[in-house]
This record gives sequence, structure tokens and C-alpha cells, in this order.
Amino acid sequence: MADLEDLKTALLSDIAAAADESALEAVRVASLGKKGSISTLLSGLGKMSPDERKTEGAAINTLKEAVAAALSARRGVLKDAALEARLANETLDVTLPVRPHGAAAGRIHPISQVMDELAEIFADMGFSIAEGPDIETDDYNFTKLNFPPDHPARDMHDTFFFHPDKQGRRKVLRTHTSPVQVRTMLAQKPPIRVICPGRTYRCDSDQTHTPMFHQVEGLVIDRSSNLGHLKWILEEFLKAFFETPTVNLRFRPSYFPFTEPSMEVDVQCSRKDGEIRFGEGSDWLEILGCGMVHSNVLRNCGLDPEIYQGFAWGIGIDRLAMLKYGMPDLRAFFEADVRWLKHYGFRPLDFPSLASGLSP
Ligand code: 2U9
Repeated sequence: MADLEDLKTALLSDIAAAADESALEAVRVASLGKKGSISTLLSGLGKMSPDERKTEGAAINTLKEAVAAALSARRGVLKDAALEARLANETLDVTLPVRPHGAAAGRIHPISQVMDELAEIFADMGFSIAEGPDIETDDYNFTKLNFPPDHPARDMHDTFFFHPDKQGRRKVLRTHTSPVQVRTMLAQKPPIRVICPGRTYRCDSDQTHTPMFHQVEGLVIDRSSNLGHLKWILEEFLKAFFETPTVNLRFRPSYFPFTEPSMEVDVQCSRKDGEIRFGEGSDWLEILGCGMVHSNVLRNCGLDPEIYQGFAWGIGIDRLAMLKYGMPDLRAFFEADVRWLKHYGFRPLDFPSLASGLSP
């Protein structure tokens, strides 16, 4: 018993003498650790007689609790002392200019900025945002969108194909975000008002095309929406996006497998010393494609074209950003050149809102 008292005195004085938390941890390990003095005593109980074990065991456990209590009390004292010391030494000179913190140092990529601006504009017109997988099934990316297998229009959408999966389904890197609208129509009944932004992939890479680019498509499905509504939505969108009170649009007949009738839309603009101004001028710039959703697509998505109808449009986001913010070269979007990002990037806290103005 006497030696237990000595051990207790020694341990409690070591604990009291521990100058900081790591010194205290050393005492804890030396006493309560696996090979600690008290742990060793406890493991010796096995070799004792039952009576001895009863008395010794109780005495050793009492010692163990006393040491554990002293350790945590000392730890609390040391923590408070450390905090006091920090508070004392760390003086905050509030007169100093604000150091550029992370947010100020970083930049929002123009693509993300434009996506946020589009979300703001269309949310204001009652649209929700739908997203889907970049790796799509051939069925959702093509077949359900009225591109029957071996349809020539598939060549315009040449992309990256995966080997058929276990169910024999061929997967592709999506060539447009239209499969997201298909998934939306299969998942929810009309009325539907969604925009679908995201990455899209096609096998062309040149001055004005990159293998990965960004699109936003829109879809309205209900019992009565028609081309007049589409025209209004596109005008409101482009006025808000280019922050100009008026835009002049020109609709030209076109062809897409998933819309009938299909149109290309040009926006009137002026080009002066390399700069493009919208809402004025005598020049036209093709900006997007659109049309009434093809009845085959409605049927493929379980909607009766006798009851439901709607329209859709698609626009390249990279190109929109270049038009609005004047970047000359598409490929720079993907080169992660910090100088380019610092120049064309947006401050994180300047979140675009219709109220405060989209572009900072
Ligand atoms: C469904 C039905 C119809 C989406 C549409 C376009 C026209 C279009 C291009 C714009 C620039 C692709 O990135 S781009 O080259 N897209 O012109 N997209 S109509 O039509 C749909 C989509 C989904 C269910």
C-alpha cells in the first residue's frame, strides 16, 4: 500500500509541475498509458490471490481515478493559460488596412458567373434549375430526342462513346443538356419550366470549338404555351443578360431533330472597333436555337402531344460570356491561366442579382 501512496504523490506532483499540455500528456502516458505505471499494476492483479486482488484492486483503481481527475483538472488550467497568453500576445491593430483575404484573392470563372446570371434571370421568370449526369445513356442523349439509331443528325453530335454497360446500354459523354429535359419530363408531370445548365462534349477542337464546352437549355411544357411565349421569354432573357433596355430578334427557320418547327435566332447588334453592342446597330449575330418540342419527343417522354405542347431553346454559355465580357479566345477559358482568370474573373462576393445589377 505504502508504495501506492508514494506513486500517487509522485504522479500528482508531476501533474502539478507539467508546464504545458504536451508535458502533461507525457505524464498521462507514463501513468495511464499501455505501459504506464498504474496500468502495469492493474495487469499484476491477475497473479494475486482473490483476497489480495480485492484489496489491491480497489486501492489501485482509486489511485487511477485520482490521477485521471488531476490530469483533466490540470489540462483545463493549461488550456486557459494558453488562451490568455495568446490573447495577451495577439494584438489586433484595427487601424491596419484589411489584408486581402482568400475571397479577395480568388476569382469566379466567367462561365460560373454567366451560369449564376442565367439562373437569376430565369428564376425571376419562374424557372427552376435541373441538372443531370455528364455521362448519359445513348437513349436519353439521342433516341428519346428523335435521333433514331443511325440518324445522320447524330454525326453533328459526334462525341465520346463508352463500351456498352452490363445491360448492354451504350453510354456517351452528353453532347447537349437536352437529356436533362428528357429526365425532367419522365420524372414530373407538366406544367414544366426548367433551365438545364452544364458541361457538354463533342469531338471537335479548333479555334472556336473545344471538346468540352457549356450549354444552357430551357424547356416549357404545359397545355397552351406557344411560339409567342417563347419569343417573349427570349427577348426578356437577352435584355436582362446584356443589360440593355431593348433587343431586336430575328427568327430564321432551321432544323433540329427534337423540335418542329425549329428556328435559329439572331440578335441585332453593332460592331465598332471590335466591340459588340446589343439593342442597336444594323448587324445580326446568331445567338441560339429553339423550337416547339417535337411530338415524337413528347410521346417518347410519356406525354400525349394532343394534350401537351411546349418549346425549348439551347445556347452556348462560353460564347455568351465572350459576347458580354469581350474575351477574344474560347480556349483561354480552359487553360487555367491565373493572369487570365485575374483579368476576366469575378470577385466572389459580387454575386449577380437582378436587383443590384447582374455584372459588377
Ligand atoms: C427537349 C426538347 C427540345 C433544345 C434546343 C437548340 C435548339 C440549339 C444549340 C445552341 C448552341 C446547341 O451549344 S449549341 O451549339 N442548341 O440550338 N437546343 S432547341 O431543344 C430541346 C431540348 C430538349 C426534350
